[in-house]
Amino acid sequence: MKKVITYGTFDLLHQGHINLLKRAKELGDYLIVGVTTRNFDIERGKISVKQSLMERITAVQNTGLADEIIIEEYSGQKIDDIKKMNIDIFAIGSDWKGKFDYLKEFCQVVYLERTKGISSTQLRENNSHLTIGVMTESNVTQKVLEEINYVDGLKLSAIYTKNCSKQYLHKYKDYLVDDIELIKNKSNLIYIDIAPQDKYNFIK
Ligand code: C2G
Repeated sequence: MKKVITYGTFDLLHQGHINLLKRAKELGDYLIVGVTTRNFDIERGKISVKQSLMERITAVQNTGLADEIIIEEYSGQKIDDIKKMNIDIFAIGSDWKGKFDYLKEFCQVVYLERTKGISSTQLRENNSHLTIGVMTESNVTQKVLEEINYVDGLKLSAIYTKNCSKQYLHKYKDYLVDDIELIKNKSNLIYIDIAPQDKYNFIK
């Protein structure tokens, strides 16, 4: 019996996941699906997962494609699972091409073509959308501005500053506003980064 294993978060299960599971199943006789825990996802930088572990497991179960579902909770678990369960094939989407070649020492590694045009990130963004304005007098805010891009559903709306160097904000020049009212109107939430003694007035 040929055993295949695949892993994923499977948040807001969609056609891309289903295609992947179908293709993985076709590679052998028995498909094991590892579903990631929230902690493991956070550890690997996936911070915006919407569904609980149980909801995601149930969704995978309901596809009827998995013969067995396990939980993936630590990095390095793939090697342990493959050895323990005598896995023949490790399958994963082509967005991971090359990243799991280290498993070739233990079983066959197959990268299956990823379905284009659909992703959990996209679905999460459709579900929620928040605009964030930034009021800053500190050049350290650059880090915050960069990180906003990595949070699903969050969009930079405007930046208000009096003293910040325009040079460091050059990349964001289209967002600069000089009226506090404007930043309020454009934003669901506002990040304020200023010296502690000025904070009260700014917030007010
Ligand atoms: N996938 C796909 N097509 C899409 C979206 C996802 O084929 N449009 C595949 C991914 O390549 C992955 C699986 O579906 O093989 C699950 O995707 P995610 O839920 O995004 O999980 P991921 O972060 O890719 O899990 O241990 C976890 C795995 O290493 C990676």
